Amino acid sequence: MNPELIEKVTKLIVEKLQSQNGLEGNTKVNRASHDSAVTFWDHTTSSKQESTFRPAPNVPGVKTEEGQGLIEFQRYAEPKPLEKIESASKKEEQRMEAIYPSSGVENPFNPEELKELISKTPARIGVGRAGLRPKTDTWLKFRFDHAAAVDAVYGNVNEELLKRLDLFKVSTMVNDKEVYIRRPDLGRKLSDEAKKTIREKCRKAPTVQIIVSDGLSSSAVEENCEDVYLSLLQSLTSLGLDTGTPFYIEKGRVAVMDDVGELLQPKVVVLLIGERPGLVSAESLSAYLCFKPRKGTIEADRMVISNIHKGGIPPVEAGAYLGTVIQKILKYEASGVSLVQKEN
Ligand code: B12
Repeated sequence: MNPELIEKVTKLIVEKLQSQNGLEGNTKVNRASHDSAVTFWDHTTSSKQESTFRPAPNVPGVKTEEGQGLIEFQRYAEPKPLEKIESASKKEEQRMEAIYPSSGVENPFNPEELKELISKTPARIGVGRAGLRPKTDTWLKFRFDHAAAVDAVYGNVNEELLKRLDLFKVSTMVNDKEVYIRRPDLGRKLSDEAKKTIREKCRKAPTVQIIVSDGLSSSAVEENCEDVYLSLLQSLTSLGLDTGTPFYIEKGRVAVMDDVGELLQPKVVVLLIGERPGLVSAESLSAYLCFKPRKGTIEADRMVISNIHKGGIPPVEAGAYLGTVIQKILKYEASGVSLVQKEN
């Protein structure tokens, strides 16, 4: 997605989320937008397909009123001719078919119910079998997904992407992927060289420090990081929150943010990191957040927005949503369980 489009979509989402949460801060919200037809991924319940907002691939009909910086919500996309709508719905059908394939069971006892069950989960259910074995299709798909998972864990993030996002690279105490997998403790600590580089290059004590790490899926970073990152930056800018110097940590684990907290003393750390790949998606990214992470921070004080990928939370929406979560963390000066306790 192009940066201008991300900017428009992000602004729109942040304003809508803020007005829903009553967290308006110093951002202008267009009051007329409350009846907008735009719906969002519902983070409070399990997300339903129909309530998930997915940015359209073509440029949306979002208008910024010159000089006021306000956004019209009424029309999200230009009206399309009928044949375009039909081909779009066919594409959507094909996409859903790829995520929720139809049953492989021959002569099912209750085809409707089976279809309903399959539609509820991307897990491999109702795939049928050939004698005692899985069908060739099922087996090949399994091998393909397994290979994608292995590639995601062992792969390295494309240097071009890091350059494009202007992220310099540092390492943890691990250099080798095999060691990384067997020694999570070493992935939670920055190398001495990394500490030195971070001290030299980064602005100290920002409100928000963004870091990116491959974690357990380099594919997750390659597929989603750019959109999440740009929309997160945009969302923080519209909320008037300053960010430090972002960087990339190779072979990192979630708790590496504690070392970053010690070094740079930000109020909030956001870590965009690849999730352990499953056989449904090898490209799922998570954003872990913590208020003032330090050596000895307990796990309960971290929080996570997980499943950021094309079949889960759309990356641009996740970035915008993260901004509003950070705003809440700053308001209550707490994250994770402590935030929930303070909020209640
Ligand atoms: C592996 C895993 C675990 C492992 C972590 C073991 C380990 N040391 O690696 C175990 C089984 C311990 C675990 C426990 C929990 N998990 Co878990 N976990 C995952 C899983 C499958 C992968 C996470 C991953 O790849 N992380 C990235 C790698 C690089 O991180 P890491 O540094 O190696 O490991 C850290 C993180 O995994 C983190 N972590 C793991 N789960 C959770 C959950 C929360 C809320 C937080 C803040 C952190 C966290 O703790 C590890 C140690 O620092 C995800 C699924 C997913 N789609 O992401 C669910 C997931 C993140 N877990 C989840 C939950 C709910 C939990 C628990 C709260 C369950 C419970 N009721 O006790 C606990 C909380 C643990 C904690 N750290 O606070 C949910 C979070 C939902 C949400 N959006 O809030 C997820 C998304 C699963 C799901 N779909 O429901 N988890």
